[in-house]
Amino acid sequence: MGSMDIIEAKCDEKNIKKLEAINNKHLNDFIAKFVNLFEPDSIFICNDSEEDIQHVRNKAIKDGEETKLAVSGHTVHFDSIYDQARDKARTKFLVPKGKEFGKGLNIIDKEEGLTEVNEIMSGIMKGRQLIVMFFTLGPADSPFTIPAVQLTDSSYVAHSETMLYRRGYQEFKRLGNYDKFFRFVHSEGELENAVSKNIDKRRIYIDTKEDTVYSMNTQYGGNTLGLKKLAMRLGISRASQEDWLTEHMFIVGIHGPESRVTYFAGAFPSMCGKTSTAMLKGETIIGDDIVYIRNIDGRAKAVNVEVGLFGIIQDINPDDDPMIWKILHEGKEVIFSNVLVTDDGKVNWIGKPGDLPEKGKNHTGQWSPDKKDADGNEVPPSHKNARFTSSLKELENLDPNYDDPAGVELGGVLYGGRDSNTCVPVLESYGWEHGIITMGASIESETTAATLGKTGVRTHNPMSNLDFLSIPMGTYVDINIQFGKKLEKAPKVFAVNYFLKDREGREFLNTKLDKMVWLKWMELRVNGEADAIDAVTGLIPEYKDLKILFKEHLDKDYSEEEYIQQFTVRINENIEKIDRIIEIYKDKGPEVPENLFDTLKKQKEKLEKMLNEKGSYISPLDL
Ligand code: SPV
Ligand code: MN
Repeated sequence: MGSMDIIEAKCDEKNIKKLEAINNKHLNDFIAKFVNLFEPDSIFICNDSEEDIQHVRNKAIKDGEETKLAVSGHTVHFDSIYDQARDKARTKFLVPKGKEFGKGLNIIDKEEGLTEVNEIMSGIMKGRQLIVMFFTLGPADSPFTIPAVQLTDSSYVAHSETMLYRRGYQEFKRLGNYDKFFRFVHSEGELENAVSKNIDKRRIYIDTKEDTVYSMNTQYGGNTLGLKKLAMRLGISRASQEDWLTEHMFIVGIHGPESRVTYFAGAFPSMCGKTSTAMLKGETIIGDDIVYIRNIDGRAKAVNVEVGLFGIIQDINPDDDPMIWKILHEGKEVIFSNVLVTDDGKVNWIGKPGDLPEKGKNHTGQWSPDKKDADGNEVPPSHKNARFTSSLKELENLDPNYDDPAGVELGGVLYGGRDSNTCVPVLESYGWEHGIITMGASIESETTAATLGKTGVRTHNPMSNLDFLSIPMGTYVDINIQFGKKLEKAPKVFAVNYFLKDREGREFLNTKLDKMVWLKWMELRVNGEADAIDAVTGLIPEYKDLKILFKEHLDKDYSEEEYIQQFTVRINENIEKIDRIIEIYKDKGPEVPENLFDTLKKQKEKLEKMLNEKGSYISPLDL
């Protein structure tokens, strides 16, 4: 049987017509292959019309994957209690025998992996409808565009993606018989109480060679939304062959003097202030999670791959997150996941101001404040990874250029981590390569009470992209270095540290609001309007500039004592960090560029020289 015959056997006239209008043999072959395997009862082809999107929304309610809440357009979805986050252990790359894939990546022999996942996929959609959706990663019809197809039997996954990604049916029609689209194949598997049941058969297998990801027996967005973290692995692999970058970054427009806007992209490990930086009051956001960056006419141009938010809801409150708060209460369309819902359809989460309700329902079932788990521990009202899904278009602070097919020019990139004792609050690198090596490739973050295990343990997370690397770490760092070298005008590179404590490790030296000043200073630096002081590991602000910025933006009298405390260079801590990073990269294989070691060693020598000359703590006034 030909591909269209296989599809037609399960697909009514109306839906077949939508596929015929695209007229792409590669697409039809791809769909037919999985129709054969999945054996769905029917197929729905989404052509992005309002009617088709509404079909997906309605189906999510009908299937029980989402439940309506009190606010019209708001729904709640629950994932299995065992399916609340990305499954790193069972996310693997399919690699043919004998092929090198880079140290430290989680791989499985391709043949073995495919046999395993084929068995899982066999007949998995019996009695169900296969949904076929089209999207583009990045704006359509642009140098950035990657078209993508999602196959899924989850109306929750399909519905989420209608909010998070740009609709792509028209782009597929325009492209015709095109082959280089990304392919995402998902089934939530058998359900029990509307959540995936066979968690032991959860698999996320990635074939970078075929641009295909298989995701089975899971519903949690990070495992299932093909265009999010699954596409990110495919994107890193493709970008590495084509000299551009796929990064785990936000983009924010910082508004400088005389209505000038300078764009910054930033990478932070989770719980380090990524979203709050992207959402800074008075500034405009382009994206909060994933970017593509290309060299266009010698400039670093960036787009948000997505058009929505899949954000952590814990601790969202009206003072710190006024824009998100507004969406969560008045947004036209929001999916809440793994929160607490009361009988009257209202939503609660850990850290929401106000009293907790007496009872409600969450991912663990019926809940009350005295609920304990099997180990006798209190069950919080919501999961700490509970999330909300919404479109960016609902945000009042959305940047007008968020959908520009030419991208926005990056004036700077910044890297941050949770660091109690080493890096000053803001530091500019000596140049692109120095920044990539000593800042991006050297990001460390300390564990918090929110994660299991010991707190305060530093974990290395290069460019905050560790979980998504699909190429050797050394290659990835080198590609970042080479990218900037080929630009006529590379963005400035900065490190920020919102978590610096006093030397005794007792008190944070900055408030949550201070990041505004660091960003405003960077904006001036990018535009050549502020001087800087050489602080051994990079450049720091002058007191006089910060004093003005603190007054102007936070109405605060910033004292010289505060400046000295915050910007004192901690020599030994910096030397120790370099030693840790060198140790890590020594173990990462031959792909690590030699210049990474050279640059770090030179920085260490410079620090040692300063130690001899000026001691272990150097005030910025003595530099
Ligand atoms: C992250 O963990 O970095 C996220 C959420 O953005 S997830 O979709 O799970 O990756
Ligand atoms: Mn992320």
